Amino acid sequence: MRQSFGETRSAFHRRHALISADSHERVTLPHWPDCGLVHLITPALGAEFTLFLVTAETDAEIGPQKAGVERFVLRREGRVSVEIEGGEAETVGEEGYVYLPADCAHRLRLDEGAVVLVLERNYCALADTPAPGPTLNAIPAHTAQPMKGDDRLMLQKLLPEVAGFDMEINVMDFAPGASLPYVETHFMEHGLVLLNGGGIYRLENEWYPVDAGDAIWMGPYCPQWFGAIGRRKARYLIYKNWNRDPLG
Ligand code: UGY
Ligand code: MN
Repeated sequence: MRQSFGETRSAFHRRHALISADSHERVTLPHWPDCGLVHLITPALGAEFTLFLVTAETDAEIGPQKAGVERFVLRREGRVSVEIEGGEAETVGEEGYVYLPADCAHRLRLDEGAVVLVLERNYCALADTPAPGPTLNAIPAHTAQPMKGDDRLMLQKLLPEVAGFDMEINVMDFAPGASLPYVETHFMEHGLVLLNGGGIYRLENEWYPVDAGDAIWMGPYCPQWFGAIGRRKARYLIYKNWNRDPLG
């Protein structure tokens, strides 16, 4: 990657952060053996979740997350499979993902060179409501719906819309020139990864040109707006804490 000395597009503010690939720092962790990890978003920023990229340096086998934590894994490259609760190994295919609820026994297998994006957070249970089960699926399995009536801004919800889920993970597709209809402000936070294309993201009072591979943290009440400025389409994956009262 071409980079000027001492320059990065990454930026960190009280209620938001932009993390661009030019500043990625790779680490290793004991519970992710044979993998390199880039932590895009963590509680150290103020977020209540982690979002990280994992690259298998050789064939890698990963055990479950910490107790009480839910895990979402999106395949980005290479061969990825998962064994859930002692079942057969199942392939996480093209644009595939797996949701693993808190305390769900599983093994994740990444062939050398495979890349996944992982989101983890402490699961927030709801009284008298069953916790969700595991889900293995793929983005194209979901019919895209216009967002707020705009058919140039399409939305796919990757997780079932039931009370047991305490979060949403969605894919949003913007036609060239399409934008969010207004500057949103809400108590929920976001973790976002731009999958394709680009545009301009407004975060608080900053305006950022963004491109595929960029990650964004939007904290509670971060004013936010996006426009797929220019001739390119844009697509992003976006996480939101959801379905739970702000008082907890
Ligand atoms: O679901 C959302 O809050 C979403 N529309 N926010 C965003 O795209 N920044
Ligand atoms: Mn939002």
